[in-house]
Amino acid sequence: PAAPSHDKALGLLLGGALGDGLGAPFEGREVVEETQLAAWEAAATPLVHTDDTALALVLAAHVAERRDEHGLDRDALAPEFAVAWRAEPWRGYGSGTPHVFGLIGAGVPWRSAARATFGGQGSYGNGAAMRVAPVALVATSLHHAAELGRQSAEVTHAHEHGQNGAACQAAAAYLALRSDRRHRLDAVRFLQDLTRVVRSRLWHEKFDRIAELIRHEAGPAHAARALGNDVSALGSVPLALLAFLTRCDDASMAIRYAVLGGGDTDTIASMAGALAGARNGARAFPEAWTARLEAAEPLGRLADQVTGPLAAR
Ligand code: 8NA
Ligand code: MG
Ligand code: MG
Ligand code: MG
Repeated sequence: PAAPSHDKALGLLLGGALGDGLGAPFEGREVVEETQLAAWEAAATPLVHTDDTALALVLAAHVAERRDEHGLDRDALAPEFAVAWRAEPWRGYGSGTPHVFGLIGAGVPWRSAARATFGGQGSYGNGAAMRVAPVALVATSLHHAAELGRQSAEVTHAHEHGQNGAACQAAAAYLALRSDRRHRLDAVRFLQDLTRVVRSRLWHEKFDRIAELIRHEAGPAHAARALGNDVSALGSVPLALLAFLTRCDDASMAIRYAVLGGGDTDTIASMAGALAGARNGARAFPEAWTARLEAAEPLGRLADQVTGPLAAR
């Protein structure tokens, strides 16, 4: 398939950063007041990004560099993540990830490093899902997107749910990129497609619950209770997916819905924002928001790189 349009690629990248920056001040709060969020949306201060965007930038650059191969090189990717963490450890990383990055930076193979956390189980955190959306920009099919998502996760998240979360978000980003905003998005069909590439009963139960919440037009607080809003993959990727699916034609509202769900707000809104931007394009977001993005320039260059003519080698 052809590369996604520049507007959609840029939308995916900027949407992720917008969700991160708009959600960050509320991270960890169970209740987010609409008036507080509205004030932050209307502010003029820069949207400083956190770990979510810092690592998405690394992954986007990695796949853009290998655009003609449509793939990943995990032995290269693992140290690239570790270098980004080492340069800016203050970006708000979880507890397990810095440990893994430290080991990788010290030369431990990523497979062992990713198993060294949480008693050998590895992390089921949402840290692989939060950074993954850019892989959809080079994926050639839905299955390929899920596979790239899973591979990118393996270097830090050995637990199956950490990997399922990344596969799910990568596949959702692929579907959002390929969706045409002139046509209604069929949420049931979208979830059925995800069921084919995320093969886990626990995830399928979440997909069923998402469909039910959409049918009942559930608000964010109710949805957060039904799906979870924590730092685990299984407890956050579904809420991001719902925020997108239930507000799929209004990119700003998808981010707003995700932040109002509370909990891991920067990460959930970042994932929802990437999906919303992938469907609706960068122009769907308010200028006033994108102008505040700390990472606007590098993200713009990456969108150029991934959609422009292939550089001669
Ligand atoms: P991670 O691997 O540290 O996982 C996140 C958390 O999940 C851990 O700190 C543990 O509490 C828990 N966890 C994960 N796997 C297991 C396991 N096998 N057994 C028991 N507990 C487990 O980091 P990550 O990169 O996956 O997480 C990403 C999140 O951390 C994002 O929200 C990101 O923004 C960051 N973050 C979160 C918070 C927060 O508490 N809301 C604050 C700052 C940063
Ligand atoms: Mg974060
Ligand atoms: Mg909660
Ligand atoms: Mg977070």
